[in-house]
Formats: sequence, structure tokens, C-alpha cells
Amino acid sequence: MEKIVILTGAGISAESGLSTFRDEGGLWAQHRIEDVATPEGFARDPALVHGFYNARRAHAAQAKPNAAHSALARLQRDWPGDVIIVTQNVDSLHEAGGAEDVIHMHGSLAGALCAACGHRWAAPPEMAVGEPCPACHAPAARPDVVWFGEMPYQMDVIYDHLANARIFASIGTSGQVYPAAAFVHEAIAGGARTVELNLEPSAGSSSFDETILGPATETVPRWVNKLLGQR
Ligand code: BJW
Repeated sequence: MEKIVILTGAGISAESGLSTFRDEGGLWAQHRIEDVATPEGFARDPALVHGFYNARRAHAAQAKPNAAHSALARLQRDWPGDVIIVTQNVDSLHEAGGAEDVIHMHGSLAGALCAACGHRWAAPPEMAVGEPCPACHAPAARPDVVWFGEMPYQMDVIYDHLANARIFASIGTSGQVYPAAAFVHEAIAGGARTVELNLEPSAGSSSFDETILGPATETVPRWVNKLLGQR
């Protein structure tokens, strides 16, 4: 059956009240990437990094899924083939909206990771500097998120899905961060039709067969209705 692979970014959660990174006033306008989103930044000032992620974890816990998250969950339920959701987001709004088996390629605010042994466990609401790993007891707990220079999660699984996709959709991402920004090319190589849904054309917009511009809460439910109506 026809497989749909969907890549989502911060734009899909914007209307749930969560900040994007690169829009005006976004997270990278308020924080230096080198300080809060690199392993070197964490080594230099773990308290600053924990503070950044503790605040985002608390904020994300208050957020509710929006019509775009719900529409993708409906597509997963009603489409006769597989619908694979790969998100760059560290919030859990796809799951809260009813989606299943979401691939969090950049990790999750809900997770903790041991910087010493790689053990992963559920994060407490607030993480503190030097918290011990429950497996190896090293005082090296960090947020289980993927920073610049680190390998995103489940890349083999994702590339396999992209090679077999009939439709590839990219939703709410600026297309400035790799390897996610190159997924469209993997999908094209596998023969997929490609569509971008974003507020404005992304960095890789010209690579897509179709671009649908507008807020995700409007464009995504309309796109899902169209897909489900045409089968
Ligand atoms: C709406 C909307 C609404 C708003 N409706 N739309 C030179 C060339 C190529 C690559 C590199 C290079 N130098 C270094 C690299 C690699 C580097 C990279 O890409 N750097 C670039 C800056 C150039 N990448 C890495 O290091 C990655 N690892 C890696 O490459 O490993 C090696 C490897 C090799 C081969 C294969 C595989 C791997 C790791 C990247 C980790 C990124 N981490 C972050 C932080 C995660 C934790 C956290 O959340 O804090 O991930 S950075 C940040 O950016 C976060 C996001 O997931 C990611 C993408 O951002 P996103 O989602 O696109 O958000 P925005 O804000 O950029 O865009 C939002 C969009 O929504 C906008 O377009 C708006 O218009 C739109 N929007 N409201 C619809 N209502």
C-alpha cells in the first residue's frame, strides 16, 4: 500500500504556543546556539543548558496539540497504507494529538540521557547539574536531545522509509538543518511526490513538486482532507 512519510518541524507546534527557532523572536534570537545546543556548550555551562531545557519542558507540558497535529493522526488512522511521522520537534504534541510510533529524530524533552554511558530514561520535570545516571551512576545526566554535531536518532529507519515513500510531506520546517533538510532529495530518489506545507517558502522550497503556504492549522487539515477524499 502507498506509504506517506511526513517530516515536521517547529512550525507545526507554533500555533500551540511553542516558539520556533529561526522566526523573528524565536529561540535562536534569545539564546546562542553554541551555548545551549552543542555538547561543547553543555560541557562549558551545564546549568545554563539545563535551565534552557527545564523552561522549555515546563512550557511544552502546558501546550495542547492543534488542528494540524490532530489531522496527521487522523491521516495515520484512515489512510490505507503506512503514514510515518518523523519529527524534529522535542515536544510530544503529535502523540498528544493521537499519532502513533512517531520518530523523534532530534530526541525528546521527556527523555534524559547519560553523557557517559548513553543510557536513556524518563526525564524528571526539572533536571539539575550532576544528577547521577541510574545505570552507571556517573553524574552526567543531560537532556535526551540531539545537538549540533551529534547524530540524529533512527537515521537508518528513516532513510528506509524515505526510499519507499509514495508521498513525502515537509511541514513547518525552515529546511536549514541537516540531515532533515536533505530528506526531500532522498524521497525524490525513491520516486515520491513531494509537498511542502509552511508559512513561507523554506530554504529548499524549489525541490518540492508542490508548495502550500499558510498556517499549519489551516493547510494541514485541508491537505489531509484532500488526500483522504481522493482515494
Ligand atoms: C510555520 C508556522 C505555522 C512558523 N504554520 N509553518 C554545513 C552544511 C551541511 C550541514 C552542516 C554544515 N555544517 C554543519 C552541518 C550539520 C548540522 C547542520 O545542519 N548545520 C546547519 C546549521 C548548516 N547538523 C547537525 O549537526 C546534525 N547532525 C549531523 O549532521 O550529524 C551528522 C550526520 C551525517 C550524515 C547523516 C546524518 C547525520 C544535528 C542537528 C541537530 C539540530 N538540533 C536542534 C536542537 C534540538 C533540541 C532542541 O529542540 O533544542 O534541532 S537545532 C533546531 O533546529 C532543532 C530543530 O529540530 C531544528 C530545525 O528547526 P525547524 O524545526 O526547521 O525550526 P525553524 O525555526 O528553523 O523553522 C520553523 C519554520 O516553521 C519556518 O520556516 C516558519 O516559516 C514555519 N512556521 N509558524 C506553518 N503556524
